Amino acid sequence: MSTTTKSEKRDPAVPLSRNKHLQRWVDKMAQLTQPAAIHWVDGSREEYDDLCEQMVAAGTFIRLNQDLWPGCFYARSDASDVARVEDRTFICSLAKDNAGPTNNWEPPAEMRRTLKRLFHGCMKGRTMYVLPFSMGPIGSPMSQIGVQLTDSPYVVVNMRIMARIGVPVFAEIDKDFKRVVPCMHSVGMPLADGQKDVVWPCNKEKYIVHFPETREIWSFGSGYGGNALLGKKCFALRIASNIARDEGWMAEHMLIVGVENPAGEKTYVAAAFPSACGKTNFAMLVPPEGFEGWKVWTVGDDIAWIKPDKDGQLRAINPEAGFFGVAPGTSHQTNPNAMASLARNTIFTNVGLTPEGGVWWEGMTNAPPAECLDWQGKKWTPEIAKETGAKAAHPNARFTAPASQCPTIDPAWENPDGVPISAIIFGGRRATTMPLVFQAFNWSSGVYIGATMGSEMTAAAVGTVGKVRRDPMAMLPFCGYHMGDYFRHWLKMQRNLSETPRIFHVNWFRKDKDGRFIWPGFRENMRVLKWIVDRAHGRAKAKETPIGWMPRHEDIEWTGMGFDKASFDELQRFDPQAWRQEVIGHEELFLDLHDHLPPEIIYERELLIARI
Ligand code: TSX
Ligand code: MN
Repeated sequence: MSTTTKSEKRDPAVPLSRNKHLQRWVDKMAQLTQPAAIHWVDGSREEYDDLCEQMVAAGTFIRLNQDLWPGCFYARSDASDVARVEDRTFICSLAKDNAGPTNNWEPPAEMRRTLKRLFHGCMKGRTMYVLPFSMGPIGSPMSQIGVQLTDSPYVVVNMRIMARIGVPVFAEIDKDFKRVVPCMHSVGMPLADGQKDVVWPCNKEKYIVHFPETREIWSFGSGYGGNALLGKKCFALRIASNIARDEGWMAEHMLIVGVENPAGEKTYVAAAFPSACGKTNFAMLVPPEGFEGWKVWTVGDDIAWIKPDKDGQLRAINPEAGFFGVAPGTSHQTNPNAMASLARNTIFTNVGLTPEGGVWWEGMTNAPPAECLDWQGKKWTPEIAKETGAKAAHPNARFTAPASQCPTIDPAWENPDGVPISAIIFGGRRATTMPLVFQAFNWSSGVYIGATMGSEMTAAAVGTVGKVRRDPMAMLPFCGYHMGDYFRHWLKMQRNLSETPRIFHVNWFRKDKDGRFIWPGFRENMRVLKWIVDRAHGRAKAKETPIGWMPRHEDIEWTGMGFDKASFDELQRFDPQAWRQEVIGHEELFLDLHDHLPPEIIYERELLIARI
């Protein structure tokens, strides 16, 4: 008879990696942070279930009605810990000049002293999880590995959805010399002996710190999203943008889709949009009636790592394994594929909780529930909302859902060699000036379009509603080095390519003189995407304008939709007066970057001015 039984549990304190460097680092960090226990994360389903169970017992998680929401959990964050904290985010390069004027910088030695003080004893009374993760499919030549030490079980379970974690990643670390990015994370709330925990521990002092030269991340005080799931914005964008620059590839804030036409031909497109432009919706686009045989496949909705292959073709992977999407506004109408993705095995944070143990958020259904608990646990009814403006869900409420559950997930989404990229789309939310779509003349004019892209602010929280905020390549909060050097890197990429992807700009949000959206958007964006794909293959017509190549009414497929030529011409109208204002707006950002601005950018600006 066997002496071990299935129910016998592994001792989580026993290291799961033989790597001495890793073990020594874990010991050193445990000495610094003084956790009550160490747990090496194996990434198994049982471990996930245990951690969820533990959080249910602690009140951090509420198990949703399993008949309605199988495998789903609900969490409410602290009211002060609801979003990324850009003013508390630092790029601590040796030279301030390498961080550039668009990043917060502090001298690395000084920051290390601060972090030592903050992290000293910060995990007392908690478990420190040793969480290995791979950004990108395990073993892919395009993937990167990190190990996050965290005192948050919420982070561990979210990371299990968002990245590849656990034993296979330790195996990868042990296999050969593979560089690991060390990621320190603490919610910053040590527990004294016998002190009762709160449901969402955090610290009002927050630090999200990157050391680009040593490729390290230190995050303190927050348990939320991009501040705490360190594989995402901190690693896959800020640190990876540094690695990518040094190694000749690109870490971009882009969705990736594969567009299949009726002939079965597949064209992959990457797109960068600032926040509040419906990036996840576009990543999961459903073609409209009349587009039989056309299909949009989802590779990723947020981040693309793009690298030239040996033939000089750009290929991209989605380094993530899940969607960390904004819930409000997501519905069966706006994004049925997101709704299917989040129907099970999903973690909801800061949405509303219905009496039957379901979730609800603004925009999810036409009719709100008669009552529910809001994201702070207070009673919410449509009547209260009408009176006080109270929201059931926080505007930045999130779902954490496995990408594999998306009905349109691309069969090649985990291809270790990525997918070939034929076109890059930039876009913004613009009420005026920007047409529905135009194509850049060439790579460097396309880089200029990306570098100058802007979006009108929708939330009053930051700045003035309606003001154009410049957000180059949608990377302003995510580029881990000087933005001027980043433009230079984009321009230089062309040299390693046999053929560059074609670059486009789109704007779904142009308004008429009465303030109404001219373009219906959503599924109808497929018509624009078709033109883009056909242009990338050199088989769609266009007319030349001062800002680029534009489709005429007859160049767009209108089957199943009435959109007259006059409306289209208004939507596409090039307004010289508005564009003269626009180029002045470009200068605003360039002034800050002037000493690192590549000459090509200045040249492209002069060309544009001459054309308009
Ligand atoms: O996601 C959006 N997309 C992309 C879809 C693939 N949204 C939502 C943005 C907030 C996150 C859009 N909103 C889009 C869009 O294309 N367009 C608009 C603007 C718009 C809103 C409502 C209407 C039309 C346009 N309604 C009617 O026409 C009835
Ligand atoms: Mn994003």
